[in-house]
Amino acid sequence: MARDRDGNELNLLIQRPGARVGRRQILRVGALLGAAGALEGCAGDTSSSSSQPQSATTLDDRPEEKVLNFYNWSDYIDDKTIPSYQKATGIKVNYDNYSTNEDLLAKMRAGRTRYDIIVPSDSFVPTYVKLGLIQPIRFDLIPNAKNLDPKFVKPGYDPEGKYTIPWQWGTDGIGYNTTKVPGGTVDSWKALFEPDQNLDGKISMLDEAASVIGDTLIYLGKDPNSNDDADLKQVEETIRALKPKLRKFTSDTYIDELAGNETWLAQGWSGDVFQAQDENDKVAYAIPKEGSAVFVDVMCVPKSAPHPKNAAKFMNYVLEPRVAAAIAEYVSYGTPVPEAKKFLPKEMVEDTSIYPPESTKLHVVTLTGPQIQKWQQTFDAIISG
Ligand code: N2P
Repeated sequence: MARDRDGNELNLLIQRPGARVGRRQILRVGALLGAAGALEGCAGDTSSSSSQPQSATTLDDRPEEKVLNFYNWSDYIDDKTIPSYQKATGIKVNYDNYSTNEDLLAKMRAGRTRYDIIVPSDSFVPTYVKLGLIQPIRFDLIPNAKNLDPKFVKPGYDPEGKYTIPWQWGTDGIGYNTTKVPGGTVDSWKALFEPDQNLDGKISMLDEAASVIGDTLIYLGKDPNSNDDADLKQVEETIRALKPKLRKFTSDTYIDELAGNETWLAQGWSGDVFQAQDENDKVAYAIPKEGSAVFVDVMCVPKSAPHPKNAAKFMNYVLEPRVAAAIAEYVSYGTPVPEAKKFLPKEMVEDTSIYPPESTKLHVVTLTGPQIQKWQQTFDAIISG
């Protein structure tokens, strides 16, 4: 069994975590292990002992096997978090990755999985609740919920505060190479949608319907939540016109591509672009002046989770300010734990691209089920045609 330098077991990580530069490689290994079958759907499985939602009066306190199946976005955790949690609790974590909300939702809708924690974005939570795909969280096992910033407590997407604990939050924006864009800087969605010729073939967009359509609506001066046919048609035309200049749509490889100069401009999520910047100091991030989308990615417990109590214990662990700070520092996203900021580098806490001031125009995209479907159809038509 591989161990890190503190003696923690690295059952998921084939190589020793070290320099930040290696982290995505390591997390991909986790994804491959998951894909190999450990966490795949199991429609016929009846072994789950506590898969039903629980009310405060019927809490199931039977012991759980010491396993936690965690399904998270790629490039979204400090490489020490899982080994330290395993060491602290004796719970073995199986870690698996996805890179879009749509993929996650499709997988959860396809049938029961063995995941104990998933991390959809806030805009998708009402759909998970409506479809009965998630269960109330065992808040009785999460005393550290008191550490949450009050703005994440009983939020609009979870008004009774039953189903979600925030993981990280961030913004949509533009990652770019300062040596390749005209004037060395970007401040508008025009840089993406009306790109300089020099950038032909060096641009990527997210492979995520919600971000692509929401941000295109903002560029077009429309309501970022629009579900209007004419607006969506215009979105489709806009992206179709841009497609010949794009290298690809990707939500997970663009960090490496920006860092490695394979792309010079990318629609992206804040922390991801800062991770590229860690490896290439020519990379910068902009929240366009027209405004952008802000998202909170939240931990939820699937209805079919075999280990909901272990899930709660993990949530409690990552709400410890020091643990929350380590994660936020590593992934460069916003932490939902104010006390964690004490343990973050000052320049990070003061970075207005990570913690934008109130004056920044940020939109919350709220998607209903039928809207997710319509946006997805629009996006699929763009990608395939
Ligand atoms: C992590 C991306 C998560 C942000 N790489 C998108 N919700």
